[in-house]
Amino acid sequence: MPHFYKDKTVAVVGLGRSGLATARALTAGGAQVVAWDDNAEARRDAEARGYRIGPPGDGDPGALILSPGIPLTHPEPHAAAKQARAADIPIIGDIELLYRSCPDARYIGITGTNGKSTTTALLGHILKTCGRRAEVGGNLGTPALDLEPLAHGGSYVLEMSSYQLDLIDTVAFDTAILLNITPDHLDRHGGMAGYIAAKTRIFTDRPDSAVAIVGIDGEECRDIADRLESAGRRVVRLSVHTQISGGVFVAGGALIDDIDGDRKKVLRLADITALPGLHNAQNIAAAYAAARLEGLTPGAIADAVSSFPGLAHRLETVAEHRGIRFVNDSKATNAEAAATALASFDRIYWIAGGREKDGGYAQLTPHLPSVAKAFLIGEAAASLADALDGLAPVERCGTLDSAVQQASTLAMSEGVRGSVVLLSPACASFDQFPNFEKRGEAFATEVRAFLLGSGAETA
Ligand code: UMA
Repeated sequence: MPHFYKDKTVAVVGLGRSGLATARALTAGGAQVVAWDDNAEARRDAEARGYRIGPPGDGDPGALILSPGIPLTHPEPHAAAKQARAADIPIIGDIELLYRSCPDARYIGITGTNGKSTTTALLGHILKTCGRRAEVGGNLGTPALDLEPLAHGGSYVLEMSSYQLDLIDTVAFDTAILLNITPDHLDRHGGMAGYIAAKTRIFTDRPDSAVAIVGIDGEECRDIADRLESAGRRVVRLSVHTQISGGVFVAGGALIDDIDGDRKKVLRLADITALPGLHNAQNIAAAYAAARLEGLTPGAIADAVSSFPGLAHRLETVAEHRGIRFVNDSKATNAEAAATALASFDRIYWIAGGREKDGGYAQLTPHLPSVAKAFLIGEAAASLADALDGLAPVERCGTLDSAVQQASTLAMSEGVRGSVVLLSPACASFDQFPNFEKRGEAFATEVRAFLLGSGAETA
């Protein structure tokens, strides 16, 4: 618990998952919390939990703890952030509080535009399976201050969003992983330069022994790896396309470890069925490299990778019937993520759409030959239909339930074994759902209802 604010007033702004965990931890540490949320219902809920509600700045706080989803700089700083800056009050997030509270633990931070949740969960699974004490959370779902306190010998494995990286101050990761960078959240960072600056904060202030693990298949990250190395950092590079001395890479369908300069084959990727596709190969490479740096052996890591069950809403098989898989990839909220999903299968009845993100759909084009038909939903249906025009057959369905019905009916009637009914929206969920998790759950429910209605047993 963060005791360093004992008897001091601390403002907590944003009372969602991370804000409530923060308020709870600060209160337990003896701080006087003044909580605020722009949403009246969230304020009422926090008040019912016993928190004092007051507008930011109330009670002359010593610090402002901001939730990651609240704009710090762009498109416009939140009023609380403006006020704190004007009054010279430090603005930090829950990860910073965790770091200051448990300074003796090891910290492994994982960021990147895509794949960071899978890599974080996989690394946590490897460490725990191999008998290590590890707590896994951050952007992944469990707020940092809901994790168990760890001392020397324990490791925090933290998925770090660009929003959370903007809110760290002294956090120095022992191992920092950057998977990839493609345009996302540009409105929140004032453009690509701001987004890259936030992502690379994962490498700042690290101790001398710290290691950077960087996926170098994109130019941006390749340059970052080179810059870090020139500045004297130890860098382990990852690639799914190129063989790299001193790194971890994919060749001939296998994961190869050259960290010690003695190339060895670690595992066959086709055997890891819970993590299909080349993008997952990079996630496996990253988690593998980090686990090796924690002192685990290649064999033990490979065994642990094989027993990883996969993550909900990320290429999650929710049912299978007569050789046709129903796959929930609701987490694919941008075109880049959907493109990697499309690249993972050969014949796809593809459900896409929702609230449009910046960046367009150009990345999808090379994968459209695998799309038997696209079933479009939500606000983005019209622009997605334009992007697919002449490249894939399209049906505008409006809602997810209608899309599941139409896609499943066509897939079953065409009956091609190995086909996939895939929800991989390339868009945010917020036009029709509270979040991507609810959208994925709705997909799974509709699929089961469809299969039950057609007399099938779901797998
Ligand atoms: N709020 C305001 N004013 C605002 C904006 C929001 O008061 O201007 C309030 C809302 O009314 C709400 C609260 O802030 O009550 C929500 O805070 P939040 O958006 O930070 O969400 P949390 O529930 O605290 O969840 C956050 C992360 N959310 C975001 O970064 C948007 C979760 O990541 C994370 O799992 C959780 O902390 C635990 O650490 C989710 C996410 O969507 C998965 N992340 C983005 C992504 O992955 O793309 C970055």
